[in-house]
Amino acid sequence: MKLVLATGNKGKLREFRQMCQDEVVAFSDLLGAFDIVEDGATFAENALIKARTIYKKLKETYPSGNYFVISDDSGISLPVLDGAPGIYSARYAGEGANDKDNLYKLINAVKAKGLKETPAYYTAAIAIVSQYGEYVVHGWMHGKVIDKVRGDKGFGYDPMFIPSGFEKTLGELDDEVKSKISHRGKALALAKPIIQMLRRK
Ligand code: ITT
Repeated sequence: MKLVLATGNKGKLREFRQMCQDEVVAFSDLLGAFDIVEDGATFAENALIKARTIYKKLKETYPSGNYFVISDDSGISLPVLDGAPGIYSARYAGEGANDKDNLYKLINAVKAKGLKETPAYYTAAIAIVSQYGEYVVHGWMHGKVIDKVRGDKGFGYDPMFIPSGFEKTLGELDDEVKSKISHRGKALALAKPIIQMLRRK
């Protein structure tokens, strides 16, 4: 079966491409084409909402197609902010906010607490929807955020996030380094046996 990756986020798409050269055979920015309401209470619920919606649309359009759909719902959480922005990471600065708006809103929230740095972690839930069932796996990356932007690599909150064991932000580290330690990379490692099993169907 063919794997369709459903995301409208270019940063995620780049990382998935780099991490699954062999497994992913179809990339899609279908999510951008639909007004999907991500109203789940968890990363897992939102990942399932996205993958189910695209799977259903594909089935309606190509009923005899042989494919399954994978999606990613992710975000950053700060204990000092009671877990915010969490599942609201993509719209922390409001509906329609871009990555930069969200990044500076979080920097200002850290500064408002009188902090120069504070612990933080990323979560990724990867959902797989197929005719053989639904699966969800998670991955986490722990570290800290600082009160400024350093580097222009990665996406989203990466320029303010320093992973545990590193001194550089993800804005200063290459994608290859990030993928080995990231929430998305860890979730994908758990998803790979499922992906490979479905690819053989
Ligand atoms: P989809 O089309 O895949 O839904 P999205 O950007 O709307 O894309 P989410 O709802 O999962 O996706 O929101 C994820 C947000 O969390 C993303 O916009 C970033 O702000 C942040 N984020 C997630 N993973 C990240 C990473 O690896 N590096 C930096 N920021 C990340």
